[in-house]
Amino acid sequence: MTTPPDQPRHTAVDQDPDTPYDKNASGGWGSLEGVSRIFGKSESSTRALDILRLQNKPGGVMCTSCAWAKPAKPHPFEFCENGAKATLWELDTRSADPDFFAAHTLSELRELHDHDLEKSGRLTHPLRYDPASDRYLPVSWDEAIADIGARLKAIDPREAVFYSSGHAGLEASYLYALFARAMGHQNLPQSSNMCHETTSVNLQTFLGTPVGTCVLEDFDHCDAIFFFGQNTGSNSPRFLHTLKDAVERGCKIVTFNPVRERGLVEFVDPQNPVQMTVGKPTEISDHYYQVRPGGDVAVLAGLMKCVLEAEDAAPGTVLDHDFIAAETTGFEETATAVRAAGWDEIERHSGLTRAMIEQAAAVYLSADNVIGIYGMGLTQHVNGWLNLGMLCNLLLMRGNVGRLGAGISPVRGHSNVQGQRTVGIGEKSSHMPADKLREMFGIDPPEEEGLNAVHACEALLEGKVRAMIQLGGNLVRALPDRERMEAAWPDLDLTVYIATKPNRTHLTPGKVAYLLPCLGRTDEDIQASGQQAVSMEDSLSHIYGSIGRARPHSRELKSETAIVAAIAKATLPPNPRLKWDEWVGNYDLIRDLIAETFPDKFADFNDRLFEPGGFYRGNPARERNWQTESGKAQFTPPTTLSALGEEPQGERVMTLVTLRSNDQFNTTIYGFSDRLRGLEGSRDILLINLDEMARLGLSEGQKVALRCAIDDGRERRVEGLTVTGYDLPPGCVAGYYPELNPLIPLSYHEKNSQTPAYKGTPVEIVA
Ligand SMILES: Nc1nc2c(c(=O)[nH]1)N[C@H]1C(S)=C(S)[C@@H](COP(=O)(O)OP(=O)(O)OC[C@H]3O[C@@H](n4cnc5c(=O)[nH]c(N)nc54)[C@H](O)[C@@H]3O)O[C@H]1N2
Ligand SMILES: Nc1nc2c(c(=O)[nH]1)N[C@H]1C(S)=C(S)[C@@H](COP(=O)(O)OP(=O)(O)OC[C@H]3O[C@@H](n4cnc5c(=O)[nH]c(N)nc54)[C@H](O)[C@@H]3O)O[C@H]1N2
Ligand SMILES: [Mo]
Repeated sequence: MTTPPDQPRHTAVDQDPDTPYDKNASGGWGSLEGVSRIFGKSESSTRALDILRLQNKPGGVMCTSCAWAKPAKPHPFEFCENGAKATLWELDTRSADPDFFAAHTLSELRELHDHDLEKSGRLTHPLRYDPASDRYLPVSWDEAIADIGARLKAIDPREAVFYSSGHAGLEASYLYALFARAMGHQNLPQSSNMCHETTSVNLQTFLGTPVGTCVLEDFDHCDAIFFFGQNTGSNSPRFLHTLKDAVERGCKIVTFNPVRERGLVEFVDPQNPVQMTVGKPTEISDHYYQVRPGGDVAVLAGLMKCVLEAEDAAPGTVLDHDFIAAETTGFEETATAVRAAGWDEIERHSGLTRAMIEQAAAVYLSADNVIGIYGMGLTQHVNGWLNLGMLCNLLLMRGNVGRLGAGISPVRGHSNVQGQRTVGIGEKSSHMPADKLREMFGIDPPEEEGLNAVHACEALLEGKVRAMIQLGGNLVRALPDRERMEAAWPDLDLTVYIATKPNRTHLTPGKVAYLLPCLGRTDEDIQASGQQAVSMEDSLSHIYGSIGRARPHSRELKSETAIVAAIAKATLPPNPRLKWDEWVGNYDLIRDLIAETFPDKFADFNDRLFEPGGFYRGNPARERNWQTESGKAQFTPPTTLSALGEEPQGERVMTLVTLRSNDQFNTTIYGFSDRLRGLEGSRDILLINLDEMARLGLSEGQKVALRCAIDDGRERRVEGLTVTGYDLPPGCVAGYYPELNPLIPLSYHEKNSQTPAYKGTPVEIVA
């Protein structure tokens, strides 16, 4: 491994991220204040600052928050408000130690708000659930690992599920994926099953790649960016710098989102002294359209109609005919379907006027190079596949894929969610080549496809899952249909939760249950060969080494790599080629295995680990090498104009959108301030526009319940929501994830990938 420059070692710092913020612009004083308030209360703020100063730079720690790129020439501070919150949340000095668990039964802990539960601090000791006292009690690592191994050995491998949240580094993830297959299953659900699985499955069909085609350099050369359903200001704030630079170069940004998200409206660069003093924000979006949830298919159909009309008016000058002929399939059929779509229907589904869509189309047509960006607003819908198909269509019409300054760019979630898939986490044999595993380790990997998240839940409800390991995450809280899931979890014979901090999932133990504390990414990881680095892949397919330098919170903490390897060793029959102990002693050896298993992506992995800006693992679609069934990029004819499922009808049926606030990382709730949306103090709110409020006879501040309007014989309800007037399109309501997850049926998901329809569930308001 190329050694990064020597950097200081740090101790943990005090922090308290539940801070109210008041400034409105994305970035700027509001975000600096957010960070400085965290420091403000901290005695050890200089040490925290040391860690943050190196964040996302070679030799430092790669942010544990989002998956945005880390530029080769970093800013003085290459972290954002929310990245700092994530780091400081991990560097917590409070302890959820054996005394804490001795003082509280799990029934008592269930009374705590998620925020308070996680705020109890870092886990410090391995714990085993004691049903008699309803408490987690300390257990030795040796005893825990031996018992877990014995229990996994005793079951049919197909009854085990190994979940991972997209957090753990490539090293632990590779070993986990190998362990599952050596054991005899591919039940490897991941957080992306609730997130960008729509992307992984459908972009593969359309473009022959499971990931986006853009790299950072494309943002220096694009003329327009079409932005769908991604909340940059909260969820990938460092990306705002890239957008600001593009805008200042003259690039046009056109945004479609039901919510006017602050960061996409304007941005003050907290690292620009002039802008900070003068306080004049950069306007990010040239046009911002508040599309109805699920209305993007219609928007894209409208945009495509405009492109076709422009071509009709000036034949041979608008479409990229050579590209379409040589590189794609399905154009004629798609064009026919789009021409047949009526403007009335387009306006009805999108909630936008024809004039607005024509205005947006004019930007598309005047741009030589266009990038399409998207997030959960496109993926978490029943017809998410068509959202992506239509966005690909729009780009392909003018050859906007596979050339500099153009392409499709899904913004991924967890910091290593994309990388975990690249090194084999996934339910299909295509995720980890079986012949390689046979050759390298003499194991016989299963051919049978494993379970993704929704399928694992269905199997669990049918009594077909007996053991569940969770490498990070908070699955019970993140899944749809929470009440059914929470009721089903205790039927498991074995649950093993590997985590940094306690969360609600840990309060649903199986019959035998372990809670194992691990090092976080900011923590120093020392093994037999010395200090270790781990690695991760960003949204733009670049891979970085990361070195934790904080003193671990407890001597009992083990790395995720070490925990996975220890369980594997205790479970599997002896095999001299599975050198778990040696691998844990030196992660370079694991990276060599990754390079051997996936040579096209990871050649010379160790040598490239600390390349500034990360190293690119390549993407054939970027080179117009389409690894699809037809060998070409595929146009997708629209079969409907909405991304929503077959909606139940009714005057009172509304589309529910579940949102993240600026003060949470998924199920981790840092506090109760959604600063960028001007919402403060409570998360139990129901956002609705004022006309709809009047139409439904509701009033501001009224308490209501929401019930799911899908009739499958089950009642799904959330009580106690405060009606709050908000600028949203008609026909929809919004509220926070994860509080509203009991409303979403497990069966209500994207068609091809089973990604839950968290952005488009029909509900009724019960006054
Ligand atoms: N600070 C912070 N950072 C995070 C996370 C976090 O929770 N906190 N989570 C991480 C993870 S795992 C992920 S996946 C990403 C998520 O990041 P995003 O992809 O931004 O996901 P969301 O915040 O769920 O919402 C996306 C946006 O979609 C809009 N939207 C909803 N429905 C529609 C629709 O039908 N059409 C359109 N066009 N827009 C719609 C919403 O208004 C919202 O602005 O962020 C990652 N980064
Ligand atoms: N309604 C609704 N539901 C959603 C979504 C939505 O938009 N709406 N979004 C979905 C999406 S995009 C996602 S990705 C999922 C998220 O689902 P998950 O990834 O399962 O959930 P997280 O909240 O990210 O997990 C947080 C927990 O991870 C643990 N943790 C943190 N750091 C580490 C670490 O370094 N190592 C280990 N081992 N553990 C660690 C901590 O214990 C923390 O409590 O939720 C999904 N659910
Ligand atoms: Mo995600």
